[in-house]
Amino acid sequence: MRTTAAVAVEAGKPLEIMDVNLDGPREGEVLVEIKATGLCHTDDFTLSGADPEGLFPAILGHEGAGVVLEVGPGVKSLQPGDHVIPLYTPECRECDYCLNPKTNLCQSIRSTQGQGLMPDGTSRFSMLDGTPILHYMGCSTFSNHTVLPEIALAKVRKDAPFDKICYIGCGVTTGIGAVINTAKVEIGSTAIVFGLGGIGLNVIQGLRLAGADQIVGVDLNPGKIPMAEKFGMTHFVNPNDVEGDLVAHLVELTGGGGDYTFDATGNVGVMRTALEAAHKGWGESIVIGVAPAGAEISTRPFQLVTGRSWRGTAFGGARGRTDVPQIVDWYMDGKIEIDPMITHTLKLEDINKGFEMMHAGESIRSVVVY
Ligand code: NAD
Ligand code: AHE
Ligand code: ZN
Repeated sequence: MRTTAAVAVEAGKPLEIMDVNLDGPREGEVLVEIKATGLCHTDDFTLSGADPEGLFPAILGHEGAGVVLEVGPGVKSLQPGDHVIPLYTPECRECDYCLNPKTNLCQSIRSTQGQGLMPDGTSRFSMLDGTPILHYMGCSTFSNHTVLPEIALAKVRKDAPFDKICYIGCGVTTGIGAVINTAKVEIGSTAIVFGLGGIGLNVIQGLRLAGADQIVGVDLNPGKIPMAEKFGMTHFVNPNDVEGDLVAHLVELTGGGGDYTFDATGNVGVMRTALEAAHKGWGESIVIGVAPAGAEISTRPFQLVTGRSWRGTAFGGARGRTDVPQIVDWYMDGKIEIDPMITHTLKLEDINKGFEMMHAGESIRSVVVY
């Protein structure tokens, strides 16, 4: 079939809207009509050329929601008409990783996914002249139609609005999951969140849900304050306004450091600050941000010797086929909020404006509605 997509033709260039060819679903695969997709900072990171796994031409996008149109041979858990959220972290329920309760990182299709290919080693997308186009994170939600493995789709309830629940495909689950699944924050905790964007605000929302007492937000952009307060931030720190050492300031503000600190910026300097602002003896610092090729984190080992832990999380530690339908229920039941964070709704042809607003710090989440 033919469909319309925003294609990343080259690193550092705007996406190009074009008609593309899409082959039908093969064994174990599913054709999905994407109804809406969010723009995550990770899409921008890959488009910029900073992603060691970034390949071009590709169809980016990994925060979508849509409807199953067709299933390939052997697909058992889905049928046409089902509403689904694509999963860049699939859940096969069979690999060593899925069988180990300590991780959500299903590895059954990770190697081909990282090469921009379907599990059989081929791409379903091509340009009208036949040039192959690569998939991205196994999702490619910047295409009106896409093909995914069955194990990379969460089936969700049909009354949930696509233009909101698409955000559960990455940002909402990553932020809330980092708190609930990865950090396992206790009631009454003190936390510091670095970066109050589409992920950090969901960390804050997760901290409120978990019953944290003090939730400190840190961002260079004071424009993020009202939204962060709405979601539960109790104190704000702009590093540019702090005289002297930022770590010392945060340690004093929190009475010894955060029980939990979270990096949602992708800046390795911020990651170090987050680790060092965790409480001596027990503080845990969770890395969520994705850093550019070649970037490395460092600190004095003494920071770890004295009881701080440095950890990371992908997709908030969530097992998508199991956990994502539940998060959709939380949204529909009013336990979590999504709507205020979706500050802009765009048509596909305006997708590059969405990235411009992200760069300017004007948006929290932009969502493309097909
Ligand atoms: P975003 O652009 O919406 O937000 C980033 C925020 O960080 C902005 O508010 C910005 O002002 C702030 N910031 C930037 N530099 C800062 C600094 N030095 N100090 C304090 N604040 C600073 O981005 P997002 O969509 O929220 O994504 C955040 C990060 O999380 C990105 O690196 C993204 O790639 C990553 N991410 C990781 C996962 C995962 O599974 N681990 C999932 C989604 C996104
Ligand atoms: N490809 C990059 C790493 C990118 C990365 O860390 N991705 C996160 C999800 S970000 C979503 O917005 C992730 O899930 N990582 C686990 C995985 O297996 O990719 C690089 O540095 O090579
Ligand atoms: Zn993302």
